[in-house]
Amino acid sequence: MNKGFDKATFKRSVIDNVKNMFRRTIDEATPQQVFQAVAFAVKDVIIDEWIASHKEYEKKDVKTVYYLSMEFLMGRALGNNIINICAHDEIKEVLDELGFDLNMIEDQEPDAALGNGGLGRLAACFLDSLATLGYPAYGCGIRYRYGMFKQKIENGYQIEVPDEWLKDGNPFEIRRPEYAQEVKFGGYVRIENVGGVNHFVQDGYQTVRAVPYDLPVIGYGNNVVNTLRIWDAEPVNTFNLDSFDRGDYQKAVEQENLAKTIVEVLYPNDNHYAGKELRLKQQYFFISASVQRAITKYKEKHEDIRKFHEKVVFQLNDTHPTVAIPELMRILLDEEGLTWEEAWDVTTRTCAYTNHTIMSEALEKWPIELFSRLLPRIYQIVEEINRRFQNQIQSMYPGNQDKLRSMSIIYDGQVKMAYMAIAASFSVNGVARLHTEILKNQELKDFYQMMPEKFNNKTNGITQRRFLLHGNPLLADWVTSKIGDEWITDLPHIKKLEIYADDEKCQQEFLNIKYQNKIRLAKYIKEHNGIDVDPRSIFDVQVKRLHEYKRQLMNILHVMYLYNQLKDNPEMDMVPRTFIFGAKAAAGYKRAKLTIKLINSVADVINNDKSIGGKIKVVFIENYRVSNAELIFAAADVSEQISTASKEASGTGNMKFMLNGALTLGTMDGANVEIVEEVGQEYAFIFGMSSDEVINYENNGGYYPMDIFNNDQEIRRVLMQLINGYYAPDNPELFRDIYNSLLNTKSSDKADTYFILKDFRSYAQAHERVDQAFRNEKWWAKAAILNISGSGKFTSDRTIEEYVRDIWHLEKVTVEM
Ligand code: GL9
Ligand code: PLP
Repeated sequence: MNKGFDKATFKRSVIDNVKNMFRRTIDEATPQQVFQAVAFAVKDVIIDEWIASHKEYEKKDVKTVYYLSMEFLMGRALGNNIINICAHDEIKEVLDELGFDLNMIEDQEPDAALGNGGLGRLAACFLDSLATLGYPAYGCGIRYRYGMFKQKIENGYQIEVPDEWLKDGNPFEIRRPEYAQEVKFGGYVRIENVGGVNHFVQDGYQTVRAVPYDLPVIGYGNNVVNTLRIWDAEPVNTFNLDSFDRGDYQKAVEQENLAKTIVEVLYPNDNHYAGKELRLKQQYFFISASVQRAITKYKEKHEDIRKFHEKVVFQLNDTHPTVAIPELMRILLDEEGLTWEEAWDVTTRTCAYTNHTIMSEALEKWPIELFSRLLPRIYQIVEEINRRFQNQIQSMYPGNQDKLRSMSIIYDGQVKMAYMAIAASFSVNGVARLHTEILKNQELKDFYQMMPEKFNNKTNGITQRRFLLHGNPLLADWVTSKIGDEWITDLPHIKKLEIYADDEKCQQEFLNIKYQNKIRLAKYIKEHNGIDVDPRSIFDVQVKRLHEYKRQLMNILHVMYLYNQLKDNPEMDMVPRTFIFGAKAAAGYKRAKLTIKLINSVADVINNDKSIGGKIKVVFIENYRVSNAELIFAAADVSEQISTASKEASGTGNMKFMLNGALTLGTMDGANVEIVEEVGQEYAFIFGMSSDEVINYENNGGYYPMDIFNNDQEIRRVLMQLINGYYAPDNPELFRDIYNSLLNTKSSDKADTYFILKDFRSYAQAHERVDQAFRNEKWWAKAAILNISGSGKFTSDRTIEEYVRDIWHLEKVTVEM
């Protein structure tokens, strides 16, 4: 409850907003208009706290973290903001009195989908935790006009539709033209000698004006409001005849077009680098603007730029913002007049880098030609960083040409962003223990050996405020009724639930809540897919981006296998199972898109087969995103986390399922390892090869999936169904590519690089254990409660405290109102 919240004032504010904004009375307003009016009313409530928070930061002259990220997958703001100002019940009542249902009003808001998946959602959870813990922080990113595309499924295929999230305006954002920055692209660098000193001057460039929009990030019940600052691009001068007259016609048009295209759209690639010029422009655009602004702000209060790092830390969310390093160097050298050594000292004490993947196709390597053409002065600085880094390697490993080559920031015509990030950061971290160990011992071994002190682990986390308190109100209330509400800001308190795990009454209460949540999801599925699913069946869920390493294919192949068994023996004793999928595929990722088609084709056949008595249903949830994720986690019984061991750096969906009382069916990969450690092996269904085994096979040329094909009839039958038209009668060749990807058809081709067939039997056995376990209701409820009570470690509050303690060294601020 929020003591200062005045219901009458809020109600007045909603009614007035509808009038002023739409010239309507509240009873004439559309749900979208009511949403806008409520959102503005909430903004009214927090605006003084927002101002006060920043005043307090100024007054205390606090150190601030700038979380630099190409992605912030925020989802909807209204419901979360209402939760965090602790006025949910009051606002619900106000809306009831006005004749509107709060849930329905929340559903009017489009997701802010300025991110692809885990990496972007992690950034959003971090902002929530930073504000809740009272740490001064800015999120810095891009205000993409179109976020992550909307996924439509037509005839089983994914269709990408533009995400017009700003169509009705964004009630929470505030444009801040007073902080606009100019960002320069292209041209050439000229040396100007002034009084014997060389100055580097960029000439003949194009300019874009970066204009920030601020979004409030509200701490839970603590009056702290931080800022997510996303930059929009505008032409410096709109097209004008002046420049036409001066013969700059072409340049004027180009500048205008550059501004229009630069923030147009989020690249929809997950764990994959596409190497597009526009992407590098986006990176430099928001980084240059953010770094310039951070320096200006610092200089407003401080004389000595050599102490910049005492007040500012830049956390690089993956390599995407790595140009922050040479950009900071540029400003310190060219504009602030520091020496190289001074500038390097400041830069290397300011920047810290998080690695989020070992997938080699995700590594950013920019061709020199492109990089130096777009960022000529930045490229000069990168060359000098590399030259000095090479000297450092040489002095540590005299004569070691291998190291010089393999660790070079510039090599083979490319700029390697990860290596620059490591060389210039004071901290390099992975996102789960196993991932960090793989970085140290495999992927980044040379760097770890050279500078072990930089490397550290920060296991990811999630915010329980959005993913339990907001997403699963029934369970949240139940938890609070048992152990009080401290878990909301101190998740390890949830351990206290453990004593209820064996209590039969509590087990029944838990199962009943899960059942209610399954009914809620079943309704959603009925509405969106037209499929009836039985809420008493096991809800077995895999929702995440579609990627070969995540092995949705193994999941659907197992469904095909199970269906074959049922066809052979319709009386087969099995607990009815609803297999639920949700996944977007990158627009250009053909095999991933074909996998979606396969899932939908299998669903069509199975869901319409009366002979199996509804024992299996397959559902593909269209347009998986943060808002429907909240419903899905709450309703899941089984959480599929089945990546090839070593490939999933951490995963965060796995933690959200756990918090909502789903049991993990997974490999020993990423944070699954730590989840199992917390809850105990016996309360999860673990299968498959270990990461060591996988890496061993990889280092020794893979394995022969044909052996499995030849020796295992049931697997062979499933694979043959990919190419005999069983699921595609009109086009039996449709799934040929998937079949080929699994089997060594030509001995020169790599096959089954994600070890699907290798792990298949072990996976199928784990599914059998699930089936058996679910029959024992009491055991299942106990295991689910133990998953919830064991989830304390996985709050992003813990993750943020570790970043603060080991990397950022921030001070907590309290804001009195
Ligand atoms: C990812 C990893 O693949 C995930 O395992 C991890 O949980 C998140 C957050 O650390 O980071 N790395 C990565 O590139 N993506 C991840 O989800 N993909 C994107 O979202 C772009
Ligand atoms: N996409 C959305 C909408 C999510 O909520 C999450 C959850 O963390 C993810 C992607 C990442 O899922 P995973 O960690 O399973 O890859």
